[in-house]
Amino acid sequence: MRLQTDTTICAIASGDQGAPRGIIRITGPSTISLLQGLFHSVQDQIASLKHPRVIDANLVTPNLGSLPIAIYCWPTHRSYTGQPSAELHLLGAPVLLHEVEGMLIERGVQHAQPGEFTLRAYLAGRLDLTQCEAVLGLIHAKGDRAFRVALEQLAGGMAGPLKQMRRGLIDLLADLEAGLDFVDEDIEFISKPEIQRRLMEAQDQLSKLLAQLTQRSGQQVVPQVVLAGLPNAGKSSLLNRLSQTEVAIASPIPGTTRDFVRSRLERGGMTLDLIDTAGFDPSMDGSNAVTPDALSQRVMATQLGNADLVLYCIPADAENEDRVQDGLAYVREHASCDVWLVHTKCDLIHSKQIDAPKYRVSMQEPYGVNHLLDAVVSYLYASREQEQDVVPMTSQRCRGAVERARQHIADALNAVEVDSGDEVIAGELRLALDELGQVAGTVVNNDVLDALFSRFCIGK
Ligand SMILES: Nc1nc2c(ncn2[C@@H]2O[C@H](COP(=O)(O)OP(=O)(O)OP(=O)(O)O)[C@@H](O)[C@H]2O)c(=O)[nH]1
Ligand SMILES: [Mg+2]
Repeated sequence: MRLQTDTTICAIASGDQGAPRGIIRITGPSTISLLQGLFHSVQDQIASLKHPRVIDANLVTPNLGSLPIAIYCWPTHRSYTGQPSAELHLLGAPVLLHEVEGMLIERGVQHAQPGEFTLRAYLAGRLDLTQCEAVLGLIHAKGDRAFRVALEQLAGGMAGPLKQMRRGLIDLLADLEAGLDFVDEDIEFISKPEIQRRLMEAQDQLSKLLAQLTQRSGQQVVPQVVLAGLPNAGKSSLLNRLSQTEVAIASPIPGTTRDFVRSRLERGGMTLDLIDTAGFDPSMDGSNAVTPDALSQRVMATQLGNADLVLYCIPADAENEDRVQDGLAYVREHASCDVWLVHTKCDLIHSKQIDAPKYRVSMQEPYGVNHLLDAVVSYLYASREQEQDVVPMTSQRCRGAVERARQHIADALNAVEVDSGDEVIAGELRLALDELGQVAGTVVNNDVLDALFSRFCIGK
């Protein structure tokens, strides 16, 4: 991990597969002089920049001639990294990007390490660690939900209350330390009940924060399993059977379910939400009408978009295979997760093999349901493990530190109670402050930084 910030670094920040637009990011103290040297025709414009601006220019390259480039320039410390920065936007062909990058390296710019732009933002105090983790969460976000949680975190949900609490404890520590200097003169800077009141207040806040963190990680792990299929496919019956409730209305009339129905259940230590949706109606596909039919299709599409797993129900007696396939295509288009084929009503006839379904169920002479549910739970466990180290990382890291801080405050309260002396109380307070500092990154050791920033990709 390179902690110095006096170098100027660059990286190709766009994907390496080629894209319509390619971006090379540059940051560091010599960004502006570097740009002036490269882009002679707009040299003066660059030199006179006081605020962020976009300048169109051409870059004469050694091997590929003149390239049109838009220079997005942040000329002062008021940038993401807290240093003069720029982005060169050009056509996204890898050969062009590498040519330009080569010119920068030739002029003494260094290749950025993974996460180095975000690390500089952190070192400049523009992001705290929870926000850096959120950036990482965004980079790795696999689904909509992971994305939303990371965004919330980036908006600073955690950092505010923590800062306030630290300030309160630092004030208390200052009062105690001041008293220690005058211990021989019998001057009391702060009374025992006042110390107790302030410590209890801190403990209260820490408890709240812990509850918030626990809830936050809980929020991320309630996976959404959506039942989809054509009308009358047996979705609502399956939901009722899986959740052993009668929350969804099942009937022989196609189109019974309009709104979605959610049922939360526990299985094998996992909490999950099962969601029943309206049957797919191709005549409503893409319709913006405000009729109940059109609305129910849009609600269904939204649920598909939020799903962690979709169970596409195909009744064994399905007569129109084309419609089954149309529905499946629709589901695959709207869901950003795996879609499993589940054959329902298997008591009726032996189903036709459509993409060889792995799961067959029947509600009539119940079978297959437990097997399906167990498979769903194992699948969710496996996919949660994969995601675990990205978005919920902050809550995991923070929870430990907040718990330890709360313990130190409890020890401080105990020290007040038994009159152990202000030195002991101050000592516990310092330890609590260290722990809280670790959360927001005020006190941070290199291991934490290494662990975090090594997971970034280059250019971020
Ligand atoms: N024989 C048999 N009938 C079933 C089975 N599962 C559901 N049904 C019947 O199929 C009909 C439709 O079931 P629902 O669960 O309402 O189907 P749905 O997919 O929710 O239907 P919509 O809400 O209209 O989209 C009902 O009459 C159920 O009793 C099954 O395993 N075997
Ligand atoms: Mg239904």
